[in-house]
Amino acid sequence: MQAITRGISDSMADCELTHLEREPIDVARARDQHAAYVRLLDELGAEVTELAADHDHPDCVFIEDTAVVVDEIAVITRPGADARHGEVEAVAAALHGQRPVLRMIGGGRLDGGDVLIAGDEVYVGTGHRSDAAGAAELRDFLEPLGYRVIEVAFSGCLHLKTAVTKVREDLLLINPAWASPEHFAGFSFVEVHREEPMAGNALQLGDHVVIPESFPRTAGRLHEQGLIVHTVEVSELQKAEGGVTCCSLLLD
Ligand code: CIR
Repeated sequence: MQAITRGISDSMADCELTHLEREPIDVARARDQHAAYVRLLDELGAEVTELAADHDHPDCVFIEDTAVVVDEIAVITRPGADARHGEVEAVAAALHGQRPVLRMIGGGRLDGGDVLIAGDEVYVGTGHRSDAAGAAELRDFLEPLGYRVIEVAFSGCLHLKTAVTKVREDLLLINPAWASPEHFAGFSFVEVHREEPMAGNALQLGDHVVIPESFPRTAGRLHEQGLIVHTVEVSELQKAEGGVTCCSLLLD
């Protein structure tokens, strides 16, 4: 497993915000938290490549939004927020040599945070950062490779993967108030604890699952499912509306 991460911008405090009020972000603390996250990926067996921060792009640490990577190809996205378009070039350069790199140039918009891949099924949450044209472009790239791209409606949060993530091949962690389980036929579900609505974003690496330490009750539910649960402190990243999946691109 390889992981690509990106450093934290000096300008992170000017990040995009949709559902949260702006709060002061301690950038030095954010860097410490991010370093601990990277260390954990390393301890869990990922070979981590860290790209330099881009100080003109406050949200550059949230590298997940800039690309969708499957075994066969990497798709460089056209992020839903205009201010984030300049983040993609460094990521495209890093992916060259790892995968054939394809680009969304059809005018659609897509954030990787809206793309949930489970086997051959690729769920794309549209209506916020990603649109139907973006989902269609991704479909054009992926369906010839045998994937099925399924558009999913969700509400109440920034990205589809704020609401639902895969924690085992057959198991989704979900906030059903934001994304309906009905969209995901054939899966079992663990629901976030009702006092932890933002806990639906967990990062799976094999049998291991990483979740912010601010969601202990949901972490307990994952543990009850037999998963090996690791917690990380990401309070400063959460103030920028980020979570644990968004800080890495994973390449199997
Ligand atoms: C944004 O609004 O684009 C950033 N402040 C947060 C992006 C988080 N990305 C993700 O969860 N995939």
